[in-house]
Amino acid sequence: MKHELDNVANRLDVAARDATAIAQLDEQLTLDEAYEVQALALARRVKRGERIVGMKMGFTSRAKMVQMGIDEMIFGRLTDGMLVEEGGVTRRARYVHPRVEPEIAFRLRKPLAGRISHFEARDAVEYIAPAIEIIDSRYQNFKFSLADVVADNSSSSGFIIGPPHGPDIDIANLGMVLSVDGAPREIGSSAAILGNPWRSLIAASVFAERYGFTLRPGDIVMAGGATAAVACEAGARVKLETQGLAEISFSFR
Ligand code: 0L1
Ligand code: MG
Repeated sequence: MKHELDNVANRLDVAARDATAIAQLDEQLTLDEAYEVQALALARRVKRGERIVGMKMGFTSRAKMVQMGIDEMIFGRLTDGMLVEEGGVTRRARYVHPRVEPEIAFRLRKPLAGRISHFEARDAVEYIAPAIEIIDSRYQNFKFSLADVVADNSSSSGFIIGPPHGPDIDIANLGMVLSVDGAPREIGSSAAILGNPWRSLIAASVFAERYGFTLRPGDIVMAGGATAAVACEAGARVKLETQGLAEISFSFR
């Protein structure tokens, strides 16, 4: 079995590295096996020199669940190789079929794992920032089952983090407008993320313990897309405006 999981991890890792789509998996993975594949593929990135810098939560909003037909929360891991500079540029050719999502990110100042209270979550956060996630499924046509997407690192492929705001700002219900080339494409609220993005951080901490790791000081946790994701082509300029937080942007070359 280990050999089979390693084989799937290798296929997904090569697909991500070469930005080439693969067919949906023939293997019927359990969810735990899918997270094992995710960890094996991540280990390959680390072996190539990438550093794990945090975690992204997925399907924390109805809009995302409806868009992809999945109704369970999942997570993926972030590496330094996925970071795109705010205001910067990333090559479209790095991705198979990228989509962007408006998000809220937390940076930790204390380790986190297991069940925690709202107070403990707040106490563990150094800052909050507006963020954009670039998701990119390695599966043809962006089609997958729950286990398939988990094995594919929950479509993690890029993230943009805006300027920091103190952890005391109220993020429960902030208006968010995601624009591409100056035209608003998705309009929503941070409240779409589990009713309050802090709940996503608490869920991330529970996932971390369940899957055998600890979130570390300095790690980034992305709370999940507040709206459906928007597909982007080369040349697209993406902007996120979040009520009360700094505006952020980047472009696909
Ligand atoms: O923020 C999110 O909900 C991302 C979900 C990742 C899975 C996907 O839609 O490809
Ligand atoms: Mg996301």
